[in-house]
Amino acid sequence: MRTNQPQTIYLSDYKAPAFLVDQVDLCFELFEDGARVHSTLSMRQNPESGSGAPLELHGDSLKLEFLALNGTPLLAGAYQDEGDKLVIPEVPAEFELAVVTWIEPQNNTRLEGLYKSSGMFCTQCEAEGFRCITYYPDRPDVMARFRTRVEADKSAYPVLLSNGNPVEQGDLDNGRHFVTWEDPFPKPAYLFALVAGDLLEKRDTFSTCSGRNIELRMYVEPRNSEKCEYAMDALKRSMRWDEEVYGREYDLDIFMIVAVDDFNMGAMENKGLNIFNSSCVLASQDTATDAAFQRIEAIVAHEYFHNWSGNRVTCRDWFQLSLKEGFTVFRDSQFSADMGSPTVKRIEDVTLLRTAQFAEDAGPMAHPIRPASYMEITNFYTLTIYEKGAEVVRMIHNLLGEELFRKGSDLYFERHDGQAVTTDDFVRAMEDASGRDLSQFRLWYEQAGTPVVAVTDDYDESRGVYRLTIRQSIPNTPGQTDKKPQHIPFAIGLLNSAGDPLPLNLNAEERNGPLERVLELTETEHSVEFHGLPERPVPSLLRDFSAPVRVQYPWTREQLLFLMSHDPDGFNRWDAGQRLAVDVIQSLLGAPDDAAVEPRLVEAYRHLLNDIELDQALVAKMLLLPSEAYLVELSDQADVPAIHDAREQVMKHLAHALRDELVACYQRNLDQGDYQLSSEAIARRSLRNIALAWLLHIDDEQALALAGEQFDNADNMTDRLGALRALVNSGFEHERNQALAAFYQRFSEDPQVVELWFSVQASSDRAGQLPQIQQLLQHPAFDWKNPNKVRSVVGAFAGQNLAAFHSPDGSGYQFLAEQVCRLDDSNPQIAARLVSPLTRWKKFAPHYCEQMKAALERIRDKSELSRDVYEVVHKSLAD
Ligand code: B3K
Ligand code: ZN
Repeated sequence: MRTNQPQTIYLSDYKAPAFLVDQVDLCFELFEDGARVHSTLSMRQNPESGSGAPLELHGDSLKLEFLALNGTPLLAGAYQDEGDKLVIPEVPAEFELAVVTWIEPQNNTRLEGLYKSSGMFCTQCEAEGFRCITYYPDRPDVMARFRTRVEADKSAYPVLLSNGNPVEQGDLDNGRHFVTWEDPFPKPAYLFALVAGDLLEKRDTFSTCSGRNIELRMYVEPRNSEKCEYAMDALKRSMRWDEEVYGREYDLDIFMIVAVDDFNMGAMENKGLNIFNSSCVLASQDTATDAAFQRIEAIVAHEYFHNWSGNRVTCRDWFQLSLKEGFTVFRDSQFSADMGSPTVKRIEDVTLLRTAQFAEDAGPMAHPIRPASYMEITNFYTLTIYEKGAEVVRMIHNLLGEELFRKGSDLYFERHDGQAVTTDDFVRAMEDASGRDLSQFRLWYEQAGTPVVAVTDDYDESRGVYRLTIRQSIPNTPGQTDKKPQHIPFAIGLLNSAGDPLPLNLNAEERNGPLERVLELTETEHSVEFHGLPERPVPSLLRDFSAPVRVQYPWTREQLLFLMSHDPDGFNRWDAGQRLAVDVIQSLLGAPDDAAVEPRLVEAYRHLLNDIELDQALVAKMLLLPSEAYLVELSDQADVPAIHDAREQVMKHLAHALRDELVACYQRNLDQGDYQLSSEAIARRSLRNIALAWLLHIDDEQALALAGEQFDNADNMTDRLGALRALVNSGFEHERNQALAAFYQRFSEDPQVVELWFSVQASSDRAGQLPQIQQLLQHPAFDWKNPNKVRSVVGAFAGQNLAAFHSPDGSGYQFLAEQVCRLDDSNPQIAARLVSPLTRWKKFAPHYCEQMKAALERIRDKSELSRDVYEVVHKSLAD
């Protein structure tokens, strides 16, 4: 859909649908030059809305071939085809509408609706893709039963899938065949799916808590036969976990997963037929890194969990997206925490939140987790809806406690099963089950922006009283000023100088108060006193990141070092290390001086490298310096090359000073036995690859030899890629090029690994300068039509190779603008995502900021801009 001034859609305009659909009968005739879709809708007027309204059906890029009402064909004058809408002014209270449309999946580059990917047909209907298949009331509050017949050539498309259970199949003339599927659960059209292809089937079974046997099937291209096992196991773990932790049992007899190479996002939770981006489901020891395995486990779980949080209970309208996404991300993060290390999982989640979601919250596209308006809903599948949405559910979980939260979720699922509801219904179920009043808490759904929580303290030695004063404020965001204070759970502890936790006594009489308290901040200013303290304590604030806020407190380096080694809260230990590293890097900005690198930081890292008592997975996280993106996020008027240089300086200083410890750490963490995916084994690989990366960063000859050996002999992708990445980021140009060539040669037939190969280069300031990026775009394996390839080169360059992207001559920005304009014509959704690094132009130093703005203007001035890109660019340029 192209338009110069897209309409804004408002939550306040919501009206219940005028018509409901009880049953949808679909028949797809699939051909090489297109597809004919026959649809029969059993519809009736919605008793809850007034009668007399015309029937309006959504449509997008459809060719209407036939239309009949109750068996009578409608002639041209009896309906209006308005491009994005089909209007039939007069219809009876109950009727059957037959529609035949012709579509061209083979030319569908937007990858919305029905399209072709490596020879197979597949669909993506969320949010508004179903309207690219047939005319339909394409909104989530219209839920219907679907029966779907798929017809295609039998030899090219032996596998024909849709939602639910197969009920009929057979051969047709001309070498064609059909399968009919029936989904007994009413669902919105966005959960519809169809797949047709020559796919290999992997089967397994799962026995549910009530003893039902579920058939589990994965469909992949035959060459991926050996890459299914991990996802299948992850699926079974997820199914068991959802039964045990949420009491949720699977409801159909079959659960299917299909892998496709061309996919706009990670995966999609279509009822009974989840479709995955190949990179988020296929894995083997040789081709997937530990991080990829973990991501696959989390995404498989996420999509599976949607069966209840999203499918059985769905969203009333797209403003409620976080109802299913925030809750489901929270559920998958609980699951991942249970499968591995909870502290490490928390660190990973918070890193993403603070680096990218906080940036979104402070930028021109900032929106509450329940937005009040949008132009293009696809732009609102954001970190705010997903990750901040999950944090909000996590806060409810922590305020209610495990047991009452479960009571609340049980009530929610029971009360709203089969309904399309709002975030408010979710909160109400939590209130009703727990008896807690969450009225102020609801502001989290309405107000955008990351709250700032500023903490000051004083200690009265004579009374032994320590007082914390906590002020919250919420910055202005587009369209929102003067915000009200929010309900913030703020977990804290206090430590004495020996590093022991102190009882938190709220008055002089209390003796053995708890060692940790969750303060509930509800006012702009909150103050609290702790009694019976013989010395000034060190505060441990916002433990386990109990709320998605920015904490300000005048920590001294001394205190941070102390917390880094003593805080009983693992997350805060890590956080103290991050804050210290940020402080050290920031102090070098603009005046790089090797002698000025804080020696206590070096000693803290030395201590970490030698600490074999501490959880090694936590040590591995603590050794990672804050990313450039996070450092940018923390600064005003960011000068990226300066940030890059300061960070490099610290990393090199540490690597030189700790060279022997790093070599020892590498040797100590070499694996003896077989490849394992335990947290312990993952931590070992992580540690040795960090050591290697640091050592190669200072061009250490011994490390070069170690990397070469690891690269050649690795029995898994984590180590092979770790060695490759370290070589690519080293000054050993010859070895870098050799390794890159060898890697490509070895894996050139594997698209997922080729994507890794692209992104290792595109995200490296050594191998990913603009001329090299241009070369990658010319590489035969690069494909503009494949979103993964675009992300692995253009996305990795603009999003991860900050120093090259923010080159002072503005060439990086111009390059990005060019690619966005090119993609806008074929895949607007991906184009709009790529604009993101430019949207925060106001955050950068004037020289950069002006050129970023110019690049945005260049995109704005492209003719026939898609609605997706229009919204992001115009909002970014608005004052
Ligand atoms: N619900 C899908 C996302 C659909 C995105 C549409 N533009 C995947 C997920 O969150 O599980
Ligand atoms: Zn989701």
